[in-house]
Amino acid sequence: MSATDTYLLLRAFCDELARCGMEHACTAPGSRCTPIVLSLAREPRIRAWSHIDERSAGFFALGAAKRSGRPVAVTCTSGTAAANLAPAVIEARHARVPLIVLTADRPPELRDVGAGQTIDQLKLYGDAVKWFFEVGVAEATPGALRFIRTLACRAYWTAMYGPPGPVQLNFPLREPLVLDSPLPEDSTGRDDGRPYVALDPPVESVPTGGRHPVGRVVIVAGADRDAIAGRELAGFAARAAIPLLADPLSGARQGSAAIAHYDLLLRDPEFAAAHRPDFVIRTGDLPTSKPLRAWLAGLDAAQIAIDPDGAWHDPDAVVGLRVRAPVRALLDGLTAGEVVPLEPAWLAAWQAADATAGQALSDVLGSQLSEPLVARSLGEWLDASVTLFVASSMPIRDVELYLPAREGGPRVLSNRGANGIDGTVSSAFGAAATAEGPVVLLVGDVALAYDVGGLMAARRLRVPLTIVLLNNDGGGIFHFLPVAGESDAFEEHVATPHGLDFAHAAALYGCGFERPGSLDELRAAIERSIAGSAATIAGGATTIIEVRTDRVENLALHRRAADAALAAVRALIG
Ligand SMILES: Cc1ncc(C[n+]2csc(CCOP(=O)(O)OP(=O)(O)O)c2C)c(N)n1
Ligand SMILES: [Mg+2]
Repeated sequence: MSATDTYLLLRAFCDELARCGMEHACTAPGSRCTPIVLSLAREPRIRAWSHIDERSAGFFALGAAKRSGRPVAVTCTSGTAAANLAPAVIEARHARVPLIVLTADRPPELRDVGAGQTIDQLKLYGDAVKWFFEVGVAEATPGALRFIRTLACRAYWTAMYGPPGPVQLNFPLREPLVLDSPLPEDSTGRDDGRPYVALDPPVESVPTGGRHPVGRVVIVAGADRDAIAGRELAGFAARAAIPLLADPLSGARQGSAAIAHYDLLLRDPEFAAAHRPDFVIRTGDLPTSKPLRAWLAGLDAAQIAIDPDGAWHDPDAVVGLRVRAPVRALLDGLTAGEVVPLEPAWLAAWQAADATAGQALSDVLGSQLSEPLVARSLGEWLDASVTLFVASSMPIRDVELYLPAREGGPRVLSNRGANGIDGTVSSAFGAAATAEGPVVLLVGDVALAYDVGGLMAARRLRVPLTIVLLNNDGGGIFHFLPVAGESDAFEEHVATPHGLDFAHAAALYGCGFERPGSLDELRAAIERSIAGSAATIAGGATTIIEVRTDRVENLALHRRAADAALAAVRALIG
């Protein structure tokens, strides 16, 4: 077996990934992975993004696949390099994001015999991948070329459908690892650039006979990878007069039926009891909100869950019917013919409470810079061309709580599969690499410190990103939990203040840095950064815009805002 065999097979493999529709891949350097890295880099239809740190590479690929909805490949060398992809693989599995992991390995004769940089990579990610395959070593015979083409298609389609998720192909590679002569032609690919194995699109229709909702209906919309479905769902809810409790990740927090402040409203036992529905339609992932989850768990209502992959999101075991179909298919079924508004007074009651809560919140927040106000303002300022990537911890909670319902707002993405704070920066850069418009990242200081190496993408890959950093010097979220009372160890071991001055990180990685002192200055800084990144989309311009806050004050502000909203709603329903 020669380098020519290795490279012929890998060229056919990458050719086939591109024929299936792959546009992006991530590489990380090493010796053993050289043939895979070079083959990806030399495939003209695939943009190969180079990374130093495999954990960043994995999360960048994840963000790119999440934003584009298409499989992204990521490759690395043997040993702990492959282990560093594990967090992104796990997140991809839980968030249903299509990733194709190509790990380079030693050939069989060099395994478990003390050869350098060799670990057991077989099924390295366990059940976190949908499919593992040990590729083996072969000469590039016509049969082997056909096999490797089908393998690429199988990996691509497996990652892409039913449900989307990660796959791992482990490639044993024998030396020599570089070519010493030009590669001969290979004509084993199909004509007209077709993939070797095509896949019929999944059937996307669902019979809805007998399932028409009746009485007091609510829709609970969770994260959905189909951004357009959210808008259509909002339109349907408005026409049918159904309150739509929409997580921003659903894309459905818009239109006249969207209820943005459900988390606050449902904290009030009276409101929650008085607004119990007869029928609940859940779409996508279950939203994070605890009051919403508790309310759903205690209802004596028929609950149906619709999800394209039939995902089982029901920790309280109350769903009675699962519909395995995209939301759009259900809407097609329900909206065939005229939509008859169900109970206008029912929707009106929710709308009035939502508007009252929203006004009370705005009054309390005023215009002084704070974590909730930044989340709320981003929802008001950013338009539909912008992707808002939101970090776990308080940023995603503040976005769920405070983002107003708005037509033409930003698309909201987040790593909510496993709720990790690792890899947030890299994922946002990956999204920025594939998004057509600007990307804004809303992130806490601990999450930024954790993945500060992800800023390398600003310097080396020149990907533009606007980073809005909420710096409260530690994990503000923990102040909301009982552990905050454990004063002997809370600050050092839980809140973990670090005192970092991120201006230095910005300088190290070639990013701009701003620290606006007012809401107007923040808005101006974000607009400047977005305009700058648009102007230099090829040249790259990333800015870190820091808002300093205080964890203790933040807790008090959240409480004041919630109390004011609840008091106003109580006065309304009196
Ligand atoms: C990989 C990983 N490690 C640890 C955690 C636990 N965790 C959740 S939130 C958080 C603190 C985040 O702090 P920051 O990013 O500053 O946001 P803030 O809470 O201040 O809003 C930690 C450590 C996690 N979610 N993921
Ligand atoms: Mg923090």
